[in-house]
Amino acid sequence: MRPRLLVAPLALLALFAAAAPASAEDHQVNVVDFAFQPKSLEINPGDRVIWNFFAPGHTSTSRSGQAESWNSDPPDPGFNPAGASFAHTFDTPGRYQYICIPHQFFMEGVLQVGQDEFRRSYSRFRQTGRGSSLSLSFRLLEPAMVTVKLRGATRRTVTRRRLGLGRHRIRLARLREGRYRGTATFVDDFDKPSVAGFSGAIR
Ligand SMILES: [Cu+2]
Repeated sequence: MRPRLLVAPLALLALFAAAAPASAEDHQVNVVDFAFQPKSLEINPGDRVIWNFFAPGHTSTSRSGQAESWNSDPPDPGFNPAGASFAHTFDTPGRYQYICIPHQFFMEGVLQVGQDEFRRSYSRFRQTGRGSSLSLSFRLLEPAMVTVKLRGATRRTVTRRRLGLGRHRIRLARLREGRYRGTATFVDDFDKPSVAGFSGAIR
């Protein structure tokens, strides 16, 4: 009798117990003279925010560099008239800051969408040296902005705008001989930092 090769069927049944989608909600923000009411608001991903312009001459405009952007600013005359309204649906968790363009130095609001799920933005932080260069690799568990600061024989600061999930590598080349120490700071969409430290020597 010939031996039979038994190949067990790979039952890779990824049962994603999708949480029952909470029904999306609408939230109202009233735009009065020189203020957003309420000034801060917590909502869930999928919710919509509607800005109601009770007073003329204002906008709702996201600050740059965030996961989502919006701008109620019509091209002409450059602000919303009284009686207008503007809506944006938020899909990406995070903390969002926004302003009114004509009064951007004091007329601000903030929205928190969902909850921050990760205490640390990164995992598997590693450094690899070769000659006069250094490679830092890591995996992002959530999107984050990264700032690498190198001190010691070489002083250098490198920033990466918001990187997505998955593996990344930052290469620092032409380093001077000698010892170095450094930090990589990851700032997530909730503006929360987590820091990885490293050190070594270039010979
Ligand atoms: Cu304004």
